[in-house]
Amino acid sequence: MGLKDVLKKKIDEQRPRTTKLVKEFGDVKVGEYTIAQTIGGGRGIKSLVTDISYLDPMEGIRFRGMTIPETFAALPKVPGSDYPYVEGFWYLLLTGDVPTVEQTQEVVDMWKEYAQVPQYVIDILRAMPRDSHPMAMFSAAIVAMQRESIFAKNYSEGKFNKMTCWEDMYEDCNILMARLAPIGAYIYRMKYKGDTHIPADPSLDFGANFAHMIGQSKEYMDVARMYFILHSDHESGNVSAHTTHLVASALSDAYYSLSAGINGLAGPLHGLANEEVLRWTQNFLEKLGGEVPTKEGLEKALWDTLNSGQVIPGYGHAVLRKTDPRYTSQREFCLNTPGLKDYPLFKLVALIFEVAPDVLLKHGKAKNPWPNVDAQSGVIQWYYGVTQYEFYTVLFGIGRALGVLANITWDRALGYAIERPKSVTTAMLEEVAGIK
Ligand code: FAM
Repeated sequence: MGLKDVLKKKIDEQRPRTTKLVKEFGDVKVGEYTIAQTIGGGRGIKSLVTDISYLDPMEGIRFRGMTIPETFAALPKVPGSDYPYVEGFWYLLLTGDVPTVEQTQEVVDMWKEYAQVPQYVIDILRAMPRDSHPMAMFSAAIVAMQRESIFAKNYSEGKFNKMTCWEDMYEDCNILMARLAPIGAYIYRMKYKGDTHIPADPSLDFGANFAHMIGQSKEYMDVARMYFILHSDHESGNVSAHTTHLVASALSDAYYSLSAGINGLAGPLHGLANEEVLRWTQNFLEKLGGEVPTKEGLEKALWDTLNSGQVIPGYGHAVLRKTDPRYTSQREFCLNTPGLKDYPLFKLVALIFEVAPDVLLKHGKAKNPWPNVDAQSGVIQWYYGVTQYEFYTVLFGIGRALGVLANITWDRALGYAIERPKSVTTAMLEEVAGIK
């Protein structure tokens, strides 16, 4: 059975569960929420559903029920590599099943078939000012391809069918996914490598091909695979996932939806934090002439950052209340990679891990003093020579697309409603609070 047939079977099994919940148990309360949650960005309000990943505050992310180490262990590995195929991970996110080698190969072949970036996208990228942020370029390239949406075309021709429209979304998402790595690589080479480009190598998988197209070493191929998988999904409430879902809920197609999600990812409190982390860390190292500081020196620098009203980038999280396992996974990669283990920048990042949580605890504001994914990712990129901070969020975006596109395929399959939470006025909240 091919991926689409497996997915169809899963969807047919899942639909009655959702229908039953809404029809028979629609009045059952899920929870209550407070004024602080209403004003405070909806923290903790359970108003989204996804089966693709779940974020436990203490344990971190599980993809389809599996922790990060379990996911890496279970998926078919690329021959000669310790890391799995990104394509197999896509299969897992969509279906909940660990694919066989053959099932993984089906996605590898499908994405290869779809991977050609249209010339008009290249033209648009080239027409943008060369100093445009790579995230703006990435988002523009994605939305430019909207004209190719099969979903939008069929909808406009009156062929919308609630039961089968997920199939068009599925096709759009596969085409889009296949092109994201070549688009990212094109932006990278155009902006930072003298506008010289490296064609895709048809013998390589998605992650390896990205490494190849940006001109990286063989070792970096595993970095790309790891990076895309780790950044893929973090349940539905984070800005990029939620935005993609929200826009898709208006029956906007995958191109409009992903482009919107990417714009959200570009914010410094979200995906751009990895850029901020590295800038902050590098500046610090530069000030000290490349020497890793003492614990005391570092503690002072952290306080200086906090006292000047800035956040410590890479620390804290809206949901997590412990060290992010995505951080741990990348830290282990560093510890297991000779060269990286003793790399001064990694040593500094490791020292920040020792010092920052206590400082943040003493500071007393952040609910989570532990590092998130972004505190580690930049150092690995820098070590391999991807030193253009502003590009890091594009890497995040390629990974994040896996999660959000799998989610919007399921959104269509389960017919999730257009999003429309209710707003209230400040006076209404004052009345609820009994102060008016
Ligand atoms: N340094 C200093 N202060 C922090 C902090 C940090 N790392 N994290 C949170 N706080 C402050 C926060 O600014 C807020 O202060 P005010 O009450 O003055 O507004 C207070 O602590 C309570 O915030 P919270 O409830 O603990 O966090 P939020 O849920 O509001 O925000 C983050 C979550 C991630 C936006 C926040 O922790 C932060 O700004 N961290 C630094 C930026 C960062 O690393 N972002 C990446 C997040 C990552 F997971 C991702 O999306 N890629």
